[in-house]
Amino acid sequence: MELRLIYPDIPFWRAETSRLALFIGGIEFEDLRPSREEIAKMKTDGTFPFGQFPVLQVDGKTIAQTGAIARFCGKLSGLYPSKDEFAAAKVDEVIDLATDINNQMRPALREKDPKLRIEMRRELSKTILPRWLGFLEKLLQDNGDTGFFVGHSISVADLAVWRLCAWISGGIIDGLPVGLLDGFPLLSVHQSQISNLPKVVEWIKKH
Ligand SMILES: N[C@@H](CCC(=O)N[C@@H](CS)C(=O)NCC(=O)O)C(=O)O
Repeated sequence: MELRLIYPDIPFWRAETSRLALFIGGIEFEDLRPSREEIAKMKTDGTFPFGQFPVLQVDGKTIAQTGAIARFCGKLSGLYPSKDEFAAAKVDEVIDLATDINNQMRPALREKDPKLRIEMRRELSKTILPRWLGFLEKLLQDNGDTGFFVGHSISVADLAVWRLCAWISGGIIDGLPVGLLDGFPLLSVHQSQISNLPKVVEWIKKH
């Protein structure tokens, strides 16, 4: 099976979840990271069926949507429950939650007016994100002291949240402080545990 994952050269969760899943699973794939100009061209040549990325090409056929790609790559890599339908749905739940959190952030990230943007980001960091991060914390709590979001082993759900939270709390986004995860002990431990997995360390070194 020939796999080509297409996304710009940034470690954003939408692509990084699937890139990393395939890497951890030892599945060969082309990690295509087009430039801005190449992306613009792809937007007109039909590469992106919904005008958005990431997309995954499988033997020349295309899968779009972050969640669909993550599930597919998770299945190939052994990082998605194959025999437990409930566990599979719980993984889906976390990936959909990551999407919701991403969408909650969008208006404040895209606001052009500087004054309003600062205000919106303050609201994001003081009220909106703590509420949504609390949902993630609760999911970890509900899964006992496993250190994972679902079951007793790593899944694409863990990778998605790990990358999303690294972005949110990494001090990369103006107006969002680095200590954003401080009030969420399980989430904080989860972040460092995933960061320290040998395959994750290896992947980060490579990129
Ligand atoms: N529903 C899509 C959304 C993907 C999305 O918003 N991708 C952004 C990049 S992170 C994008 O394509 N932006 C360019 C654009 O919308 O023109 C998914 O789940 O993958």
